Amino acid sequence: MNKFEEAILVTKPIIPSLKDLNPILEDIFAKKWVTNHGEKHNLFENRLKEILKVKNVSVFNNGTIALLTALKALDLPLGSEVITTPFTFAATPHAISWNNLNPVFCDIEPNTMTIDPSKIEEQITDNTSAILPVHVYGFPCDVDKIDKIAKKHDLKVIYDGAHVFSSEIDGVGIGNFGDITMFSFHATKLFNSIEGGCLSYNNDGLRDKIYNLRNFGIIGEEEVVDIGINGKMNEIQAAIGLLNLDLFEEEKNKRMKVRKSYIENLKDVEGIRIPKAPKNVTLSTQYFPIVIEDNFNISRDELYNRLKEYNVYTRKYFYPICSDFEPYKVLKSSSEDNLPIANDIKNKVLCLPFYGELNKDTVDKICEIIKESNYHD
Ligand code: T4K
Repeated sequence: MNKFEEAILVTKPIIPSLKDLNPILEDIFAKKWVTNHGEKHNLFENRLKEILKVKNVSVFNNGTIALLTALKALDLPLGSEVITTPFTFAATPHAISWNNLNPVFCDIEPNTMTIDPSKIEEQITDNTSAILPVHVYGFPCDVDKIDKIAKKHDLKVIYDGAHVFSSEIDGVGIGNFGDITMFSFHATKLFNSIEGGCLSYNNDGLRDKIYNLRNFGIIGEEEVVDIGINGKMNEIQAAIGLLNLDLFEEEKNKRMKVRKSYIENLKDVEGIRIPKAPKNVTLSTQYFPIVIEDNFNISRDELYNRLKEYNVYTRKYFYPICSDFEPYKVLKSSSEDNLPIANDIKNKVLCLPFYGELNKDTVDKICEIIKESNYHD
């Protein structure tokens, strides 16, 4: 089989047309109001509330600053422990540590690769203040079980929803669970504003707190009431976000077709497992991960390299896992004994190229390369 002429990357962002963007840029430039809670920013927040089906939305310049702010807004005791998953992007534990809180890693469950609720309670100590689960790859966590544990132990729950834009559980917007949910609008996400993110929350009491923290704690020209940060989204980001809100549903539909083609091609391949989302969930189609089991002919790393020879650039999200990172590997909860499933899956998972523009022929060819690898000597 010939290699692809052009590199096939793991994702491709949706981008609005210049024809649609130019008049909006002209408007922003004419008004000369380019950041600090502008007109487009406020409009974007309102549209997001409808789309995410949530009560409150605060947009940010990126998802990481949003997550930092979420933890800060909940006034968790300094030095307290936040239980999280190692199977995530670095931003998740970093947001905990930057708040002078201590991440405690809990293992994941093998299908959805989200935090395993049955293992959370054994991580709880007198010093635990919160749980920070991640809806990884677009697979929602077991929100009911997590909610019960949090209530029983009086813990806050902050969801990292970077991968679940527009997902629903039994028709309820996923941003309604826990105290706060963070969404990322980075270019690599299903929905993007180039960089950006937001927090969703039902408690109206958090609105002013989050607003102030996002803007240095400033509430008036001569009054600073909190130790805030600069988390403001500018008008150009908001304009791109608004235009992309009209495009993401179509992208999602196209991705569902790509997903179907992959499943059709790979469902009977021995040694390849395709993680499944629960039936009551609307998928956000963020990534298409497969798990290369021990009975596949070659390892995940060998498959990754073989696909690369054909110009197909898959990603090992998430390898290494956060508990392997220099600042975290010293933690007691980072031991392999504590995280057997995450440590097993980190060597087996591979995210295949996944975006709406990917046509069926390309998907078929990628799958052929994978299938051939299984029979290769
Ligand atoms: N929590 C979780 C669970 C997250 O996954 C993330 C972000 C966050 C929190 C933090 O949210 P943000 O602060 O980012 O809003 C990427 C993204 O930079 C990062 O946003 C994302 N997670 C993470 C999973 O992936 P890299 O280092 O893998 O990105 P990069 O530059 O290698 O790009 C990946 C692929 O995307 C490229 O192969 C091609 C494509 N791409 C990328 C960019 C930037 C494009 O086609 N166009 C582009 O402009 O981190």
